[in-house]
Amino acid sequence: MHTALLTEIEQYRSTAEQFQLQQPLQHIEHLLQDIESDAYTFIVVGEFSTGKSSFINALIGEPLLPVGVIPTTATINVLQYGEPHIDIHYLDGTIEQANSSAILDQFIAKRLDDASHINYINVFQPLSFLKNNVLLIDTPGLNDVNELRSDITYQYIPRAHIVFFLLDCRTPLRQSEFTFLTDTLLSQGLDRIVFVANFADAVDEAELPLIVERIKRELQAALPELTIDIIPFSAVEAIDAIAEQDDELLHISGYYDVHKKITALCESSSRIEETARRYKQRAAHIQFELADALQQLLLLSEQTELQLTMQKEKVDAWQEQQHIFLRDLEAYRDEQVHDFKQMASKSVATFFKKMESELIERIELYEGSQFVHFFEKEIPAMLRSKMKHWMEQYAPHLHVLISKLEQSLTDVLTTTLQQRVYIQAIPSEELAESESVNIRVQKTSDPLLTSGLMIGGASTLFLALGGTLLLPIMAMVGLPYLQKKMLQDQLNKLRPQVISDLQVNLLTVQHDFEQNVHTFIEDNANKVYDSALKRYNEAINTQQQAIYAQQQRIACSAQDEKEHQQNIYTALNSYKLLTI
Ligand SMILES: Nc1nc2c(ncn2[C@@H]2O[C@H](COP(=O)(O)OP(=O)(O)OP(=O)(O)O)[C@@H](O)[C@H]2O)c(=O)[nH]1
Ligand SMILES: [Mg+2]
Repeated sequence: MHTALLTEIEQYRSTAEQFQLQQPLQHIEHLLQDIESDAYTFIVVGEFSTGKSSFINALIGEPLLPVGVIPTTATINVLQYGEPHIDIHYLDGTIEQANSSAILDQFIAKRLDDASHINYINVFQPLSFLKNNVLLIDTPGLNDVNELRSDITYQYIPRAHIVFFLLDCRTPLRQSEFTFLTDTLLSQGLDRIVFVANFADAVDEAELPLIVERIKRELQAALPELTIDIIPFSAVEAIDAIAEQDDELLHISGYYDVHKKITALCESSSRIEETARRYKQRAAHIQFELADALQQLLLLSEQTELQLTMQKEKVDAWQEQQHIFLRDLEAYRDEQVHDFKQMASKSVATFFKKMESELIERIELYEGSQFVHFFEKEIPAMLRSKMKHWMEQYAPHLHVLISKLEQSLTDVLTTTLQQRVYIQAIPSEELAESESVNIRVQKTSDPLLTSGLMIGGASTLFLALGGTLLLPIMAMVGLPYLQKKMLQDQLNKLRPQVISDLQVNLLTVQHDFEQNVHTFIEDNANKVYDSALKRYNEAINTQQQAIYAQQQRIACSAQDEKEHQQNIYTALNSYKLLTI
């Protein structure tokens, strides 16, 4: 099977090896591995907290994969047929085996350090639909996918045959979701997409059909070439129904619809057709990629020694002077951080105002005889839970802001670098545009990193709740006028005093809370700044090396150089790549 295709791919491999083209080479290796293993791969994607892991848990029938309201999944989790156990595949090639799913909690987003060493995690379960080499892949949340990507997720997406796209039916479709659909899935030929409108339990039952219809219409309008296949679903209901053996609820949850869809997809004729089509598409993509890489090499090989030297000098000079520009960039980051802090402070202030009036109301209405107990136990518990709620609501929002900051930093770096080097590199009017320095900082970042940063940060915020934050309030219990047993009219007299002391102390709590939020914003902004700079410097280095390699070739001998150029032409011609 696939003999002709395999021969073609082998040819690509030898070209990629000859010119040391790492990216195509990796894609070729993956394609060969996939043809060899003949797996049928379903990948579950979607923005964070849309219920991807819960969806898979529902299919497993138990809460095996970690889930959470804040970004959780930080690894690729490959569900595969087999006796229950887990294999952790590390990047260094080692494999660790575990028998308990508890180990998965070690690799969630808030423990980024652990997760970052992992290539993928293989979760084995004896589920009937996984028989015959079907894989079901859970992925980290794609937050703002247009701009943010996880290297690992993006490596896996092209390898999939079918995509389950999880949507939160409570919220309108986001631009980033559309962009992901067009730029990442459809552009790679991945058009077998099943949309799952999750959180069906969280909307009004009567409205659900209308909501699903609206989502369908929006998707259809934006993607007219796609047949929109959408299933309303509630992962939480499905999991509950299975635990309680409630078949009616299981029906309502949409579980059977999903199951039917998966079974139909696995049915052999559709599978054979689909895999063959995907392999051909991927081979075509590799051919395109090779052509692109070879054209770039050709471009470089056609430059004169003088042009190369000039470019190199300009890039070097730019690198030396970048501190001047970086001062502006730092100022930009600080400005953004300042704005974020102001926004957060406003939200904190409104939140505390509301909390204060609720507290006062509760104190005013209190009529029991255990006032001190009420003050010692109930009030801090209420404050803690409200603050926790605020953090849960606000952390994802901050997450998006910080991610956007990272993207704009990368954009500024790329544009400025290209413009400045380009302008400096033009010795005369004649120098064509193609000969300008072309350095692109990949418009990617790592949701693993960003979600990990944010969650690491968010957990420090949560820690503050357990720490000293509420001390000023709790200390009020020790005030001399508050006694263990207080009669009602004693209490009535004291109330104004208690309320005014509470207001003062609440201000201190608000101030500390705000400080924690500010530190959190600053830390994360600094981290994304560092990461953007790092990637930018890597891009410059790559370009410097490419120029250097080309200079070496020229320096060695003109004969070598001619031969190199001839080889590129031959390669391009032999695969008819020039016509692409
Ligand atoms: N009410 C309701 N809650 C759900 C449903 N599906 C998931 N949740 C909850 O939503 C939160 C996010 O679910 P996850 O399964 O972790 O979402 P995810 O897409 O895997 O998130 P990341 O891994 O962070 O990208 C969890 O608290 C789930 O319990 C659903 O259908 N209904
Ligand atoms: Mg998840």
